[in-house]
Amino acid sequence: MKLYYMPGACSLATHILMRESGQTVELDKVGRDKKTESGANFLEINPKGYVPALQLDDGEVLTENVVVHNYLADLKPGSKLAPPHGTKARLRQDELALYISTEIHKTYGAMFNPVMSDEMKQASRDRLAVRYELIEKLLADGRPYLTGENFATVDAYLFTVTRWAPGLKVDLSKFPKVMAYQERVAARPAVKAALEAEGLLKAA
Ligand SMILES: N[C@@H](CCC(=O)N[C@@H](CS)C(=O)NCC(=O)O)C(=O)O
Repeated sequence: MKLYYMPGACSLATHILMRESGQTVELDKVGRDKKTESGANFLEINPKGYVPALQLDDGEVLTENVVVHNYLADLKPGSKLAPPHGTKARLRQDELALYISTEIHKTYGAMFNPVMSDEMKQASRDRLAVRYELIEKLLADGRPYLTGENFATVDAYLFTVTRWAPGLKVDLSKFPKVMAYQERVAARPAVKAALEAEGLLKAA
């Protein structure tokens, strides 16, 4: 399968999950002009124009972070990236995934819009601070990852969007558990490999 990505964008979460679940990673970088590194017109691959887009071996293209992450988890249940369907644990993980998508990712995403005023940017920062309070509380019992002992889809997703905080002047210093969590996730070999492959980290 082939991942269409932009370095450091939300597609990094899919990239991490491909590596965490032992998939062969084939990447094609999408430029601002919507041309891909391999010379394709990205809009013909994903008419929505955004990443991640995951092209399956049968040619079909999957989009939308939460769907793509769940697809990868379900493909390799042994990787324990998500609990089985039909369980309450799965519902709770999906609940968290949608919280990250609609309450955290989307709030950061809007701040990349150059027409957003400074007042609106500050309102987004304030909203994110409220959203991170819940994450800080979740980590308060000492669990290493959002759902407990196992690294899961939601960890790849939250880690990816939280990486944007410094660049957008979102102050996370009030959330020491979130900051320690970021470092813990960043230290995972699959995460380091994904960051290196996207040119975001120099190889050791
Ligand atoms: N609803 C989509 C949103 C994905 C999204 O926001 N992608 C951003 C990068 S994080 C993107 O490709 N932006 C470029 C653009 O919209 O032109 C999802 O959850 O997958």
